[in-house]
Order: sequence, then C-alpha cells, then structure tokens
Amino acid sequence: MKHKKLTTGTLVALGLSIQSLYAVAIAETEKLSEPKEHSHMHHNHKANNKLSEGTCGSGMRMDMDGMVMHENIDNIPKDCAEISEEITLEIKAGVKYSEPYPGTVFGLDSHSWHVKPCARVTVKFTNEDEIRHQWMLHGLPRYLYPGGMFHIEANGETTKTGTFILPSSHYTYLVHCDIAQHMEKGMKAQLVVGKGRKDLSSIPGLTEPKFADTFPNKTSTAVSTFRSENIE
Ligand SMILES: [Cu+2]
Repeated sequence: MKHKKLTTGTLVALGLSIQSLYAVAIAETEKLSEPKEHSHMHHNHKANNKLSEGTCGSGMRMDMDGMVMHENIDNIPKDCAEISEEITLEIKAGVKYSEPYPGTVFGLDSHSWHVKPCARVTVKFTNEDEIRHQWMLHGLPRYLYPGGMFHIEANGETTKTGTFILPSSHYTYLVHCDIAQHMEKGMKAQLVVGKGRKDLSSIPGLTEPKFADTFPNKTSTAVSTFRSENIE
C-alpha cells in the first residue's frame, strides 16, 4: 500500500475540516490509521489532536452521527448565583416541519422556546432527514463559549444531546442551522430567555421576514392580454 506523507499543510487542512466537514476529517483519519508504521502514525495523531483542541476548544464531542460543540454542563456563569432551572428541550428537525410555512423547505417542530435566565438547558436534537442539520445558538458569553456559540449537529436520521448554561441576562438568542440555505429556507428559530428582547425576523410561524420574497403571478395578466388580442 502506498503511504501518504503528511505535511504541516495537510494537518492544518485536516484541523480546519474537523470544524466544517468533520465527516471528511473522520474518513481521512481512518485512512491515515491504516498504514503499519505505528510510531509515525502516533506522532501524527498527537499533532492532529492538539490542532483540533486548539481550534475547537475542549467542550467538543464528535462521532460519525454528528457533534456537540462547546458543551457546558457545570460551569456556572459568573453573573448567576445558581442554576435557576433544569430544562430539556426536545427539538425535531426535518423537511416535513416546513409544511405549514409556504416558501420554506426545512423546519423545526418549534421555532421559539422560553427558558429562565441562568437555566441549565439540555437540547435533545432529533434530525428526521437523511441530510445534516444543526441547532446552533449564538450570543453566549465568550469566556465560557468560544465564539459565543453552542452547537449541535446531527448527521442524518439521529438524535444528538448537549447541555449549556445561560447567563443571567434577559435576551432573545438566534438559533439556526448553518448549512447553506437552511436558515433562509426555514431553519431559523429563537431562544427567549426571561423577558427576552424583540422577536427576531423571519421566524417561521412567528414573524415576517425583513426582506420578503415576492412571487408575482404574471400568468393571469398574460392570459387576459392574449384573450383580448386574439379572441375578442
Ligand atoms: Cu439544516
């Protein structure tokens, strides 16, 4: 078997792909494990692990079914005296949930959730489609959540569960699926904490889009013009 030599560039690419295309990264890693030179491969594995820790932080779990990123089970935000409530949100994602909302393709069984400030929230995210979907929350304190983000990804028909703890502020957080066009086509939601802020725009079933698509129907005009010119 031909052995592929790893360069720094390859390792960097591998590290980056863990964030975006982790499935490819896993496939690559498995391929890299095949060669028999154990000492050499061990070295590469260590380098790769270091790189992914540096890129993604410590709170990351990943397997073939998907991942949970920036999970926080027991680190209470500094502005919270204690956990206010333990809440589990069971959330379903899939094409079928877009049906009530014309113009959307993807959806969630609910697009708005309410929890208390300082709540410990466990999200049980079930993807009912064969493609990837994500439940990505933005705006969390960055000293606890790198990039202010908590993220679950479910790769195909599977359930992924992850936990995070909210700070004390009353706020309305953006939740979306970051896969190309999924948010624009319906996978946009909000997590309302306490009194929240203003509802976000373009939440299916809740708020109007900021820039609505219009689908003018020219057929009726064309038909009447045709009729007046050719029949009457
Ligand atoms: Cu999606």
